Amino acid sequence: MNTVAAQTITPELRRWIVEQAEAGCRPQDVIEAMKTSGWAEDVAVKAMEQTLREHLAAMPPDEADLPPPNVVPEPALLGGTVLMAAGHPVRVLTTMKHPRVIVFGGLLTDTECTGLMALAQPRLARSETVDNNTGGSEVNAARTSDGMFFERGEHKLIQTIEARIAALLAWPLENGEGLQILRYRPGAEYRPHHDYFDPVHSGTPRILERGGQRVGTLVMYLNTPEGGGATTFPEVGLEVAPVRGNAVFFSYTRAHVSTKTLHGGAPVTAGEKWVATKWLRQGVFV
Ligand code: PD2
Ligand code: ZN
Repeated sequence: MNTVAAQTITPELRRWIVEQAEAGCRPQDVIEAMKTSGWAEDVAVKAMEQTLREHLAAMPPDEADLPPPNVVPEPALLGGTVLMAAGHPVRVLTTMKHPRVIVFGGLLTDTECTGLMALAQPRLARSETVDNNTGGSEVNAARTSDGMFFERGEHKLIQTIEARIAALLAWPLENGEGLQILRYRPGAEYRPHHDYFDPVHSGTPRILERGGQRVGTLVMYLNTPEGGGATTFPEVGLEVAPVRGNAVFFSYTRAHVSTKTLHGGAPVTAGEKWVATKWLRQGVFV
């Protein structure tokens, strides 16, 4: 409960102040009413300001105050539970509208998962993330995995998977970044973050030169960890279990928290977790 100069703003008072403001009451009339019920004027003013400030901060942003939405990848679901993507059947296990999240089953075969891990293994190094200020990369304590990037189309297996993803998400293959492989050991995690590049950072314009904003993420699970390692969306209480061959896709129309795409990789509690991530840009990624 909030307290202003030793007077408590009860939930009832908070509701009443907000109701008065929404009904168009003049602030001085609200203060007068509070004074009548025993509030000192300066304390009442502070309480009203604090209540309305907090109320405004908690409100969803008005669409008109946000940058215009970007076009995002979206699979042609057509009401079915199985999609054909470049000749490969993919199951639709779960969908959510806001945030836009789709969980796919059987996107990769066991052989493809094993093949990706084998190709990546010798090139794994402590994961780096994009440095928001310079546009370069840096080791980040929020991400305690090992990782590597494939070049787009670098290997026959990579080409097959990239063509499948492009067909599944109806998004040009050339707009995809190179596939990233991450290996989490027990205790490793990826703390909640957004995958888009926040315009507030000075390095963002530089990053956007290579194909514009990220507009979607596909995280593919290459193994099933013995414990932990879910991909979490803490703002909406969603946890996607990492299951070999399955994948979670989410898109974001703007580089903005209103997309509710805050997500993380929960700590692995037993065994290892391997994922392959494909990030999708607005334009051709160069
Ligand atoms: O490994 C994951 O579950 C995970 C979680 C959050 C991966 C990513 N983000 C990512 O690659 O961006
Ligand atoms: Zn992420």
